[in-house]
Amino acid sequence: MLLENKIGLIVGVANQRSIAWACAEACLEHGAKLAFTYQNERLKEKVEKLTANIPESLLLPCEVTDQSQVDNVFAEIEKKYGKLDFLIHSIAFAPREALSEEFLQTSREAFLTALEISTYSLTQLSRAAKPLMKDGGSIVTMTYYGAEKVVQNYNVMGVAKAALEASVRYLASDLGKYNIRVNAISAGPIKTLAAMGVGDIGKMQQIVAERSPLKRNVQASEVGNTALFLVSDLSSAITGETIFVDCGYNIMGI
Ligand code: 1JT
Repeated sequence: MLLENKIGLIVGVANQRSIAWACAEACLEHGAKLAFTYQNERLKEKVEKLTANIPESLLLPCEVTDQSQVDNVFAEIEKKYGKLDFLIHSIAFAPREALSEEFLQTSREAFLTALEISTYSLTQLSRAAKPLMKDGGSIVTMTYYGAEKVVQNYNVMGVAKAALEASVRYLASDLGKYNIRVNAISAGPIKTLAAMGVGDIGKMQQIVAERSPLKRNVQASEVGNTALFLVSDLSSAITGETIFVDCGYNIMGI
């Protein structure tokens, strides 16, 4: 029971295939109490059904472009639990056309949207979480290899994830004195709702299965288990890091 008496907030569940859901399952198995958010009314029902039978859970709307919704999430967590021990941030967005054209063609609007939703939201949520992380805390976000190296079509998301990984370091530096740790997981390609909407995720998985040291793809549950480690006290001296959970794909040259 790695998370006994710990309260967590999971942001980014859209459905059962979401990486955020795999993280939630791993945390629940280790005794955490969890609050969940949904982005909007369209996604509410799915998340409601998934979380309905979780004892002492909380479900709240959270569209990160609306600060009042973010403030409400933390006010409700304070009211119900009185504290927060960890936050798992698993949201990203970029307009579809920005992930199919050349990066060169990225519009100002697409750029700003991608960075607002995918990058700034981590800082926004971390700042709101800080007063509730009274006994210290752990914040985990999701990134991808396209932040470090060019991955065709990942485009503005690669730029957003590079800024996210840098944000993790700056947040870790600011929040370390409060014993709040901040880390990122760089996951291999997983067939989630977001990933299915763009590019050829099947082809990417085929490449990982052929070239990665482990000769297979990553399962969402393996990302969930790493998130569990990072929000637990087992990782008490790890902060500001990006940990690859990618079957070793990133270490390979030619
Ligand atoms: C977003 C999407 C963020 C897909 C994402 C993502 N992070 C990883 N993926 C999967 C992926 C997608 C593409 C890709 C490589 C990985 C879609 C919605 C916006 C946020 O390109 C080769 C396109």
